[in-house]
Amino acid sequence: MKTLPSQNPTQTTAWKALQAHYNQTKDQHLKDLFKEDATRGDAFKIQWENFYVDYSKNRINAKTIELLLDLAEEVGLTEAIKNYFGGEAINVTENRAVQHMALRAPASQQTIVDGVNIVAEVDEVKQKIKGFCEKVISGAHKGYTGKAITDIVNIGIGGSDLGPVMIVESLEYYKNHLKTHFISNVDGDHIHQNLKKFDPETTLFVVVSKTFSTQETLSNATTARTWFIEKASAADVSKHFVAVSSNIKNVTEFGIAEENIFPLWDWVGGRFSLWSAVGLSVALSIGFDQFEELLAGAHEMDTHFQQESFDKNIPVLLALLSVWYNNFYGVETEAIIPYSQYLHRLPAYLQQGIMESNGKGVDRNGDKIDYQTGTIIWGEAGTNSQHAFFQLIHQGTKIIPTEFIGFKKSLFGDQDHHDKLMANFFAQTEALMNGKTKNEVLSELATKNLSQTALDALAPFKEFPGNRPTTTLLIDKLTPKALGSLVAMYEHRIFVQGIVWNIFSYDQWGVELGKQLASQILNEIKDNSPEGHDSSTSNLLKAYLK
Ligand code: G6Q
Repeated sequence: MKTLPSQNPTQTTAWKALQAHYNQTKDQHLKDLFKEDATRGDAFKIQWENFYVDYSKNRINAKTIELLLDLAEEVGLTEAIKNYFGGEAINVTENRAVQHMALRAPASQQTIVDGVNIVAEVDEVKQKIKGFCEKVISGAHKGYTGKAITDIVNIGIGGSDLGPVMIVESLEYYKNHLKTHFISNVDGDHIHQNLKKFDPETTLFVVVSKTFSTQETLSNATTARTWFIEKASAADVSKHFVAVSSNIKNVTEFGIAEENIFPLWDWVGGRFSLWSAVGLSVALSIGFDQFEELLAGAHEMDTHFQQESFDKNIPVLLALLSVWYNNFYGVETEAIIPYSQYLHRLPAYLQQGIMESNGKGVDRNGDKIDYQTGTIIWGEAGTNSQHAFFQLIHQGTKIIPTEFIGFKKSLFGDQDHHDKLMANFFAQTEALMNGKTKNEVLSELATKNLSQTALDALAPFKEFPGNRPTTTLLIDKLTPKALGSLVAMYEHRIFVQGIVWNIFSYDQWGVELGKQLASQILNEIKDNSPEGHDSSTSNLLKAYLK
């Protein structure tokens, strides 16, 4: 079995060279780098399909990229990519392959996991999804009183929620008549608030849980079924409940018939599963053909990542830039700002993908790590974010590498709005890079009729240091295909960063811990007997139970 190389990155020659290089270049100002080289904007860009990736406004020069690429080679990235795509069990702590790429591969491709061609299995499930979507969308699938379905309710959490909800929101423009809802939190107020909106005769519940043992999802599904049965009957459940799961036994015990189960496999990680039947609510909401376009876009990115040389490879380069800031500049967080309201859930989705995958402190040899790993990700849609936290990015004490994602064309074609949106998009990256000097501030204030003393007092507050790094992704248009490529790009970046940091990106023991802890305390709450806790927790529990 081939797994992954396990090289401590800090022991490589490239890492040491990068450290020396950082010491030499850390104070260079981006503005000066642009002045020195008029072609910098051409040197650090990639044009791939409909993506234009400009990474020239980063605190790098040609040598930085050369050394980062050396680092990628030295930690064995080439071999790691081969084993990742080859279906090896690279999720070592769970002894599983990591094959979300097989979910979007063409049916003719072969990927063997444990001696089985998984692409053929995937295709079978896709045909089932296709048939079901056609029936529900056309109205051929009838509810218990003979009416067509109008509302889809996805019940799931974490990877069984964030991907589908992010894609459905992002592709709202492409949606059909079905209304799609998402219930994830075990907060009963949320589901009860939502149930008030639904008509049991025309609502379809899609219960998504890979393990079918997750407390939140099972509680919400049970509440939904009880609500449904009160209006209809147990015999009608099969017309209104379907499940997506790899645990057929638990699903059938819950009362959903086997023919209403859309399976998935061990080699699909929850946070990478939107391409599988976990994306059923996406396929229902935009139709199967457009769901396939989403998959096709992701597959194109898979091919780019797998085949392109590292110096022109988008996920590789962007991952290495993140390592550069995280490990040499010591930056604490990175912001992702999509300039499209449709993508407002993308930062939340990426928070799970990136932070759950690479938030690890033990390396692939099982040793505690003494360098920084997982980056903290946050963000919101532009321009809203400009009127909120951009202040800190411009003038705060921290460096926050920021990624701008924008589209050349709007969907409704309102050019005036789009020009305004994109003017902000370009202006921000330029301002973050250039900043504003004291002289510029003074000449701006010149018309204000202020005394010299007042001018001198005000100027420092209006200065901007600049030299704030940004990366710009300019994509032609928000389509299912482009979105598929964008999301897959982030998935592969996660992989590359995990390889460089010598960690396992595909387990999530921290999430598992949360699941165990809550069930222990829940028993104590139910028995009204909190025991064995520290004085803070025990006082809180007593106050809750009083
Ligand atoms: C994702 C995580 C986690 C998982 C949820 C839901 O990678 O493993 O977010 O998706 O805990 O799990 P189930 O799908 O098994 O309910």
